Amino acid sequence: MKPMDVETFKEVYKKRFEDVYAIQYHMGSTLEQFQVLGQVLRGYYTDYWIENNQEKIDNQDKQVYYFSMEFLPGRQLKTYLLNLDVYDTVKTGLTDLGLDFDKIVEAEVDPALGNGGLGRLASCFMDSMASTHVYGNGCGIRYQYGLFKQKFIDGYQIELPENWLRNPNPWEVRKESKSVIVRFGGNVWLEEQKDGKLKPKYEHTFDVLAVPYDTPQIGYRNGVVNNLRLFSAEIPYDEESKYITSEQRQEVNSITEVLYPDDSNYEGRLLRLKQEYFLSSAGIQTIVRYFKNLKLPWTRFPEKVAIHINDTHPTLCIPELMRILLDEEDLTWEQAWNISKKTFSYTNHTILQEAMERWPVYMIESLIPRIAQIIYEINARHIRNKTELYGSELAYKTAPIQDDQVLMANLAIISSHSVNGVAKLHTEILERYTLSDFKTIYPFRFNNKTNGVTHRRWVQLANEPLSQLLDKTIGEEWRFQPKEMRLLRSYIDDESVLDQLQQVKLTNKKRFAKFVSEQMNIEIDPHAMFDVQIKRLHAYKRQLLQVMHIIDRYLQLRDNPEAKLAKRVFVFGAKAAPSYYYAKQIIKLINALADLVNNDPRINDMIKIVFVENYSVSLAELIIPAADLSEQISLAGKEASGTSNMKLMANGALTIATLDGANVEISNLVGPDDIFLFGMKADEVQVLRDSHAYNARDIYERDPQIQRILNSLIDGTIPGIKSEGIDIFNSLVTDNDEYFLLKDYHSFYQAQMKVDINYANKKSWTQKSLINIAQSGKFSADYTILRYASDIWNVAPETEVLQQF
Ligand code: RUG
Repeated sequence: MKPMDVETFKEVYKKRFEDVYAIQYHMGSTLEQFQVLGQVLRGYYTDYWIENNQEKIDNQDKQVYYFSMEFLPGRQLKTYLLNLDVYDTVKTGLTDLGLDFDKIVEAEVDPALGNGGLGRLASCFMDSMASTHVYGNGCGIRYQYGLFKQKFIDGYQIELPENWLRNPNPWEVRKESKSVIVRFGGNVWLEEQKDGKLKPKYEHTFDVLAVPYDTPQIGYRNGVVNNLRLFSAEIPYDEESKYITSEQRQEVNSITEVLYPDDSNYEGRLLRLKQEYFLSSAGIQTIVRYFKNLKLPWTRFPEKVAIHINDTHPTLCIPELMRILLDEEDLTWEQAWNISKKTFSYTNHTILQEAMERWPVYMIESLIPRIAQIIYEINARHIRNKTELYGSELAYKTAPIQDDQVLMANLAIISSHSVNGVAKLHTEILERYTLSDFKTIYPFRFNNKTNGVTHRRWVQLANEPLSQLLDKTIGEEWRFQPKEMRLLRSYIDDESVLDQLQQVKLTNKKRFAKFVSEQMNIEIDPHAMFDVQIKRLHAYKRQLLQVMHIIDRYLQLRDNPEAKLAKRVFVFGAKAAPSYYYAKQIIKLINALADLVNNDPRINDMIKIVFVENYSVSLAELIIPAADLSEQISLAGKEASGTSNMKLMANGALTIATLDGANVEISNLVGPDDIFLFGMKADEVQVLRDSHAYNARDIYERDPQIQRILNSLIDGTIPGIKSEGIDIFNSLVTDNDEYFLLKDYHSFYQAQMKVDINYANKKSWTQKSLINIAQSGKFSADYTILRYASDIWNVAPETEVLQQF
């Protein structure tokens, strides 16, 4: 890439500022300073972007299209600077100009176009595809409002709209000329053509324009620029007159207005289905247009295109491609099906039944009638073929249509050439239980791809002090090859490195403590253990188990302020889905407990609870480097993988965990002494559940420690909670504790006591932390992507690139 020197940067920046705002740069607001920096950078990278796009067409390289309803990119500025290798130049230049680099970075909006792990994984993958020379294109929705902004009012979660586009977004490029029409509703029937072929005819359809907005995805110091394409729904220009009523206009706009429409009512669910088809159709049409430009026969489509479905949400891509191949390109069913199957691959991210998407047939029929016909045909053919081979029971059990519903996972599995889980245990559970019938029919279709995270964002940028220490200690190769972090292991007895590692952690903890003091008015001691649980709020993730543990400690300290317990700051970050009432009750409980504990002089500041509002990628970047302990305490068998576990590990936090998701692999990598394991294993959970022998009330009645904790929910110990305490108590005792918190509690408590003892020995704690950092490189998303590339997409980069990894 062409070099950029500080002086030239300063000149270009000043000139651009004056051109845009007609004032001198130092008179501008931080937002203006950020906007101009965005424009300057854009001027710097667009050449590469254009070049890359041209090269892809000229070389006809195979393209990967990663469809996801969510992307959670976080702020982009620092990633661009790092990957373009101009981070220091720009930082120095701006500082020379008397501007505040950190403030400028913070002026960028953090787009919350995702909910949690799934969307963040998609964004890590975009970064890794570009960085490993995989030609990947993200396809998603440009929601006008991202995930709600969370506010706590009187401890309750309140959801406010998140208008992330309130300021111009310097990175995106509107590509109006590449828009396509997506057709909804109306009537469709098949009409015989002169040549005897049947072609669908449509009437009274509702047409929506899908306008792409492209954002560059820049590889790490390698000149690669990929594309993230987000579609926005607009009224077709030439159809303007058709949309006369404001209701119709609103109907179009609503399609890409919000991420996660309220699914507690029919309208909301219908809107979500519309979004899924909108993305699928717009994306597939774009891909088909690209392929047609290559002027190759259709049989070569899978050689040039791989389409990946991130969870079932974009599964309608499959019937949409079939529709185009059959109706517009005149292929036979067999030809279209063959092409389609070789092209699609699907990742499953959950085994929770309630998260497995099902759409009533009548909804699909009325919203996208032609797609419904194609799904019927896929269903009928599946049943016919598989009945012949495996008998009718298996054929019907794996069919995409059951009980008048379309089971999206079934549709995705039978129509793809690859199905993967996201951690070893998760894939095993899919194969052995959840999707075992499919495994019988398609024994070679399943594979595992354990998730990964990008160390560029989560270590290099989020944790500069650690990065510098790594450079100094083991050299800079880890920045390209995160596996090389393993070299740190040989410093396990190096007092100086251990001291410096402690200093790094302290610096990060002070930074977070300052934020907490300024933003939340809570004083926390950076020398206390920072115990962190950051993830969506869900019963299976068991934030409540940690709450029980905090109550337990609090009660012990109140009885005996001298109790031998470590001083801890419990950090939570979590949003609850707006209609998930129970999760919102837990939020209220945590906030009420925080009010009690943080203000009780009797416990001498031995416990502080910090529940950060509106948890986001940017907050994660602040919290993770400051964490001492990472809470990964879901009920075994429920968390598909987890990725905060990997980020926290990479930043030197020790993990307390059940053997769930990727925790199993973390545990294997670090060994039993450097992780705190507890609780039932997945198969034990299964046995207990199947036996129907679990009796939570019995545990409550016989176990004084648990009884005392649970009673505090209902006896007024925690002021401020009303019905929440009773409902949560009942969920555990009366409703038999679905996620086995009471069963796992003692084992959890003992593991927590072991944590306390270990934390008291600073040297050995830091040694464990060092091991965790050293082993974390294996969880780089770069390696995960290379595995997708070679095993699933068949696009492994050239050997010389591969050798770098
Ligand atoms: O809950 C899973 C996490 O375990 C996983 O790490 C992440 C990425 O694979 O995906 C999460 N997930 C699953 N988010 N949404 C779903 C269901 O749609």
